[in-house]
Amino acid sequence: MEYKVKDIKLADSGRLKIEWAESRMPVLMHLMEKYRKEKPLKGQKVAGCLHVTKETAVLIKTLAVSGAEVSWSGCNPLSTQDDVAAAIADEGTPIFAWHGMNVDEFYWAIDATLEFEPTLTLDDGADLINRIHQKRPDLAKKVIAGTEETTTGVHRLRAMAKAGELLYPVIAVNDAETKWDFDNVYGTGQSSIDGILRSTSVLLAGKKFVVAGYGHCGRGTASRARGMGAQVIVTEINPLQALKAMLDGFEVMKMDEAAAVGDIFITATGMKDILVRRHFEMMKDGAIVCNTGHYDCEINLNDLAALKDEVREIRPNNEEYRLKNGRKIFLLAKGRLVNLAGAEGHPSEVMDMSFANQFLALIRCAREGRDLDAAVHDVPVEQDLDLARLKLDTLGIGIDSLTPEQEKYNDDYLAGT
Ligand code: XFA
Repeated sequence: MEYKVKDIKLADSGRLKIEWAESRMPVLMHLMEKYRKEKPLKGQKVAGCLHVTKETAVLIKTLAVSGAEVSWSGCNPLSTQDDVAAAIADEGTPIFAWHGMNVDEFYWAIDATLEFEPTLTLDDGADLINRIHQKRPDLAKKVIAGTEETTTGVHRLRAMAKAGELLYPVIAVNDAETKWDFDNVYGTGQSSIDGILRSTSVLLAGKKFVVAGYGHCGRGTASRARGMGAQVIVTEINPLQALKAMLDGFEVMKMDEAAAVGDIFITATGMKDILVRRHFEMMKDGAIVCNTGHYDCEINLNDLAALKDEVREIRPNNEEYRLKNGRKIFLLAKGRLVNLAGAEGHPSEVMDMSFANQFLALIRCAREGRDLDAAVHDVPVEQDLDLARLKLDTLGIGIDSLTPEQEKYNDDYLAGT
């Protein structure tokens, strides 16, 4: 058995975390039982390059139980949970990942997972697929198909396909509604509030809580903040989104106005320079600013630094900027994703949906991959419906269905005229 992790003795601690995740991931657990006998992935070798977390461990187990041979690397040097990696290795899956690995080690780890010559690949960010295309194109012939977890990865793959360079079909798991919608609204919504609370312990009730951007992440965050009793203000650049925010019951205004009244600011736009010098200058004493958007450029840190007299870390992930105007601004997680730095990212229940999508997409790759062309493919809408239904089933929630008469009414274009 081959693996490289920080310390195999951490396995027991990792196993506890994985057990906890299993108890929160009913859909994957259901699929594991469903396919335990049939083994739809028998004979397949799955190379995965995905955050090594307790949730990923449950996905790996589901793949293994379904008959796949698996080899794993992390897709981000800072997201690996070392005890989880140790438990995965200890359970018999080759895994090459540890927290804080450098760039060379990162690619070494991906290469190590390619040694067994995979038939299926699973990516988050397309690094594994890129590595195959750039360094080991000989292996592409053996790969039936692959899957991709994120927006960024899907974007890269579509560009490759457009340039005619993609060597095998890939299913864009990200674009399934049961993936991105649940991640962004419910995952980011809750974990962002969680990150703010862990790094501040403020009372949200009664606070003026400013959300920049009313995309799915902004909508999730705004709705959870309201649920805690905050008075939520939304800022937008898109009139349609702004109107939706207003009709959803939020106050909508320009950031130039919100900056002067807000107690807590969170950016969720994907754009740079959402909070800049003139906003910091207007902010009330004690204002809290953080970001849950894609990058750490939404809050202009250079502008904030230029206004400061002094800065000190007042508690973990919380820096107090004492400004020259005498006021204080508290910056959380250095402007990086507050839901990751200050909390634990998406809850397991949300990852359950993403990873069940990954799993079903890989089964489809094994079954139909040879018939798909070397392009980026969507998850079929039936998979979304099946998964949503499964999640409800596992929660013991039944829903209505149409009677044959209602179906007929649905299809009858003359009815009602
Ligand atoms: C860490 C994830 C990234 C961890 C890992 C360890 C710990 C906490 C870094 C990640 C992603 Cl970049 O997970 C969380 Cl101790 N996730 C996904 C995730 N989020 N992503 C919030 O939780 C989605 C995303 C992000 C950040 C999309 C686009 C850009 C940035 C992997 C994961 N999370 C569940 C962890 N539950 C404990 O498995």
